[in-house]
Amino acid sequence: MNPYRRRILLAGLASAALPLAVARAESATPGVTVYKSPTCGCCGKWIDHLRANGFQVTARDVADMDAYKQQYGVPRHLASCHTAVVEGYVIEGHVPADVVRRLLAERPKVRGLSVPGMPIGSPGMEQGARKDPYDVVAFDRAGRVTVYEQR
Ligand SMILES: [Cu+2]
Repeated sequence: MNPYRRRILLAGLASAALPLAVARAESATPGVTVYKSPTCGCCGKWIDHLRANGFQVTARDVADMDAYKQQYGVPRHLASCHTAVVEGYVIEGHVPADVVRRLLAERPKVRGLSVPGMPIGSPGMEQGARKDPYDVVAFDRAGRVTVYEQR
């Protein structure tokens, strides 16, 4: 290849790389680690929901979920099936992806969010058209629980 042609090619590559880098920064995908029991079907569906909404999910099958809930400070009365960790926050149960995004954007001083139990109609808990109303609650290290969002 003659030197002139090579220079044009390199210039083309450089200008093509720039918008690519910008796009990557804008679509930054939060990394989530999900702890779940190997037999939990609705946990897998919640993971699908997160992935479909741009999260990068690492799923870990564990034998003793209680130990993880304890380790991450999930109050007993707020427990659900899976326990997840994203950017320092704990996510318990079927919290919708857009509420996790809101958490990461607002960064309140809480330990995490929970959808206690497993309400029908929450992401991963679909049963036809049925949607039971539920609260997404925030909990902090002092045991305070507040409603973060209602669905
Ligand atoms: Cu579940």
